[in-house]
Amino acid sequence: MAETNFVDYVKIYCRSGKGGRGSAHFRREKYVPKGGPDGGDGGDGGSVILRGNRNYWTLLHLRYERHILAEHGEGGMGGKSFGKKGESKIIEVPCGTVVYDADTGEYLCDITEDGEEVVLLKGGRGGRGNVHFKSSTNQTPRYAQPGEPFEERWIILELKLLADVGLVGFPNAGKSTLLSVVSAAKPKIADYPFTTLVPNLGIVSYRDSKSFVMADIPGIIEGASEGRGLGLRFLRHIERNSLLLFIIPADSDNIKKEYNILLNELREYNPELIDKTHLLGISKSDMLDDELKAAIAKELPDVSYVFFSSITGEGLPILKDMIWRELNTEDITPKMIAREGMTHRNLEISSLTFESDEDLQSAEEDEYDETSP
Ligand SMILES: Nc1nc2c(ncn2[C@@H]2O[C@H](COP(=O)(O)OP(=O)(O)OP(=O)(O)O)[C@@H](O)[C@H]2O)c(=O)[nH]1
Ligand SMILES: [Mg+2]
Repeated sequence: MAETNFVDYVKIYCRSGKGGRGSAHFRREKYVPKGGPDGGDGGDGGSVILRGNRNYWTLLHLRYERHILAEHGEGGMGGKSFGKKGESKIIEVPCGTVVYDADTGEYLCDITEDGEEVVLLKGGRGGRGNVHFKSSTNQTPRYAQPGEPFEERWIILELKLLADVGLVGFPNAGKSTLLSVVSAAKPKIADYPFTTLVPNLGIVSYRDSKSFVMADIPGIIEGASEGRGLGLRFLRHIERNSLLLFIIPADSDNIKKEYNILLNELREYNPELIDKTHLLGISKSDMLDDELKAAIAKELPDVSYVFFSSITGEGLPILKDMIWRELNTEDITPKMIAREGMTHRNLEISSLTFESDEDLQSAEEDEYDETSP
């Protein structure tokens, strides 16, 4: 996946279709005097529906499709002819998409499963034709119902990757290298900080054709919560992971301190991240001998840890075992976390100041002005 193609945030305008009006027609035919009312119903307007699709990994396909309009229902006609229904619009989104109201930031819904559908805006019902209003006291109803109006809304779609394990660490810690050796993912790796600019996902195969999904996100530095480095913008991609794997390199001056800095930054972003299960992987352990390992082990924070090296492969089977065991303990299963274990906060609209989004936003508003009546 090219880096610029990773789109995890879009704002779009949606509108359902209004219902067609019912007809107030009367039957007029030779030799049939006073044919009576025969106006048919208007068709229902189309709805706007969100559908989870596991073939999508990002929101890229929606980036330039900023207006999603379902069709209006057509009006009813004489001869009890019913109006055609307006076609619904289905917005395909990757699993893990969260939907907010763009004006208020209010959380609306989330889509986590392939094929899952949520009706975002319901189409207006078609009005009933006068054929329905004939009664013993009124043989010639000259009215019919109008169709129901459409609904409209600006929404924000935000992707939160659905991975089982999230990698957390400073830049250059060896996160991407780990993902590249345990999965088929080919993230960019280099010996400078912030090599990874967007999240990468990889499927890690485990024994007996079992597997789990690992997410490598850009490195975090002290002060990220105040916007340093790439900030915390990508942390939302580990909000859903049931398990966080902290990666701290063996040559770190103080592993415990580094772990605490990372914890602090996570806490600033969302205190719930602290309650997740944490594991510690000490990367680049090929640089250590047993004596050094023993010395380091005495100074570690109070979490399960493993020394590993992506270069020699040392510790990787143990690391996978640890992850698998944690993922399969009674109280956390990935599904549960994705669905029930996650509380969605509303978005703070005023704090959304992503550069590219602002550009897009103004572009999209211009565009909208032209098309709006
Ligand atoms: N000796 C040794 N070097 C490693 C190991 N794993 C990664 N490295 C090196 O560490 C450097 C950083 O690796 P990356 O995987 O890009 O680090 P990262 O954590 O993804 O960094 P960012 O994307 O910048 O956050 C590279 O030069 C790797 O070759 C390891 O197990 N042993
Ligand atoms: Mg990286």
